[in-house]
Amino acid sequence: MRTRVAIVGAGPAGLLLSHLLAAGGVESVIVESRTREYVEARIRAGILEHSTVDLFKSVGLDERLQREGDEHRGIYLQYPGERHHLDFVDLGAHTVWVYGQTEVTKDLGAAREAAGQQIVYEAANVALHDIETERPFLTYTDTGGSPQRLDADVIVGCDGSFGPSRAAVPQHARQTWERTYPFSWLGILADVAPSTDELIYAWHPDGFALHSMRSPQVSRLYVQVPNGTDVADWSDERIWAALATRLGDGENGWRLTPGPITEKSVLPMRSFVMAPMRHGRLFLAGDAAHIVPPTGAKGLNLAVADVALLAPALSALLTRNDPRPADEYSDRALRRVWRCTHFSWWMTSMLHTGEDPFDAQLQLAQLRWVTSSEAGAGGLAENYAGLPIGF
Ligand code: FAS
Ligand code: PHB
Repeated sequence: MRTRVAIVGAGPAGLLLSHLLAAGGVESVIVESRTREYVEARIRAGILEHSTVDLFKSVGLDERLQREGDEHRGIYLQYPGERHHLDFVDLGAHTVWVYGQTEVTKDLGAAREAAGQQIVYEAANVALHDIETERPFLTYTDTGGSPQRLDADVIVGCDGSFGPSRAAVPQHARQTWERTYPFSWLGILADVAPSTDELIYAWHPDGFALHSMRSPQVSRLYVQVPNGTDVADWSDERIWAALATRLGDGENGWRLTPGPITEKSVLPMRSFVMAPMRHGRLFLAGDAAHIVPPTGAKGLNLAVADVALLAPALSALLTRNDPRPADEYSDRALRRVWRCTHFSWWMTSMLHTGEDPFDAQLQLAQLRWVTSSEAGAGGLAENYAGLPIGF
């Protein structure tokens, strides 16, 4: 089999890339290791930046998002006894949208199916070859156990943090930066109406908590837990009790309404960046190149920003023989990656408690500044609501 662009991974980055490439007249084939149902059911991100929504709108992917998504003007920052609303619009920034990554992936999958996009699901043993030549190719095993080969002009690794693309870049040609945080998140989905109109990020001596949501009927909440936490050690009652304490249930007349938990999982927290995001005819996009702790709600939006840069660059290379945008891709993408990596680290460091009482005072001082200073709040708003795609 032969195509112009071979994409590894049918997550948000791979699906959106194929959609944007097609809009630019470039044909692609996606090779994905899981089933479509598995990919679409993975519970992950929940917040879309304004620039992500604008991009989806520009390529006809926003119909259900506009109908079922929820536009938010800001967030609440909380610490014991105090809850402050940061209104991003009043602070000169954009709104954000609450719309689960599962829904984004379903919308992308439906659009690609309608367009006749070729996606090979349940591909095993995916391997990249000859990426330093102008004739790279993938090999994989199909569901019938037969070996397959996909020849391409370009390969794009959209295979997340555990795929083969990152490792296909020779050690000598790549630089990586990594930070593992000394805590994790335990996340739940609950069939209960959210107890808040906008997200609550709460600092508490017991640990961080976040009240998010997926719809008027479904809440999404997280509590900070130690690394290595076994989700089986956290009963529903224990989870709701920790959320009530940390989110200030009963303070200033606010109540947290618990409900049936339908999903719970533990998510480790780390920052990771790999540069360059290109080697020969292999390009990387999304989690294949970078990971951010979810405190800044950046992961999915960064993946979108990468492919929004990469698609026109590959179109220029493959349809107009203009290599310059593709040559500039990595440096341009990494500028935004590092800005979002810093912001995600900053939010994570400000809100998660540890053993050191000095750090706790620094965190509270920072929270008091951000919630009382227009300059401090404006900096958070600008970064959380998101920078222009071409930043
Ligand atoms: P993805 O990981 O989504 O997709 C990669 C695809 O490649 C997957 O479908 C995978 O099956 C496939 N693949 C992997 N190996 C392969 C192989 N060998 N061959 C073929 N295919 C292969 N971000 C936020 O902004 N907010 C959040 O709250 C948030 N929560 C998260 C929770 C979890 C548990 C995780 C893991 C991530 C979370 N993220 C969050 C970040 C997440 O949303 C990512 O940024 C987003 O999925 C990035 O999309 P992709 O780059 O497409 O990678
Ligand atoms: C979510 O709704 O899953 C979510 C929202 C904001 C975050 C992280 C996760 O910072």
